[in-house]
Amino acid sequence: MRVTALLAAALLAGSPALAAEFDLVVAKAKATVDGRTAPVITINGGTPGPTLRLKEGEEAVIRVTNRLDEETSIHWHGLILPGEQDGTPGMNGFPGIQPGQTFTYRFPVVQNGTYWYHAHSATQEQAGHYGGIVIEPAQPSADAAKADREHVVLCRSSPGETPSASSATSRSSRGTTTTASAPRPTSSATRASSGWARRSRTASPGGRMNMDPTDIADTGNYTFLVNGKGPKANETFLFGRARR
Ligand SMILES: [Cu+2]
Repeated sequence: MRVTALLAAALLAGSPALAAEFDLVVAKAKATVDGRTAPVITINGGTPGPTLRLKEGEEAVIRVTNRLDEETSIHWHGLILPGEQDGTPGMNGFPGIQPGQTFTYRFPVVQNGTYWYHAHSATQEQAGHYGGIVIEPAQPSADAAKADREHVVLCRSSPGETPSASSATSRSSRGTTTTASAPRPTSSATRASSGWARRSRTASPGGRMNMDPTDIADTGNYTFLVNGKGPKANETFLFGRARR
């Protein structure tokens, strides 16, 4: 009786029947890539963070705890969701996640495919704060490849030192600069209420760097990473029947 009533209520509200729940903890650590140890930002102890597996039609509930000594955030790259869940501090009233705070993202999953998530605070994404998202379709298509083993491969270039140190080197190596432009909210009211001015000075790409775009080219020492491992690790994936 009671179960029936609850089910009826859920159907009336039109809310997704399933919920995928995740707890993510963002923290500082050190990681060694090809023999070089550098500070990184981890999610649940790793970089990249865990691959989040969702299903189209369910609701995602993702609790993110900030164990850094600075603001953090997660932006769900490519996902269609309500603006305030987008995860970019200073946009749509999202204030960012302060040190020690847990923020709960909650959004309906309305698409399927392979995406990724990453920090939208300072240079944390370059320091390893990112991960993959795989969303299964609500109705698997008849011709979908059958596999019992699936590889998620995240490729990226890593600065190989702290990203802020990298940009400091770039700045000091140039005599003349121009002010880099960064995207801004459209209304001054939004800017005022969101603390955008403060953020754009301190955290947005190029906000303090005053770099000519062509000077980005002098940021060297980038290492190519596959799932967080360097070229010497020779990360290998086996493909064949029942693998994709
Ligand atoms: Cu993105």
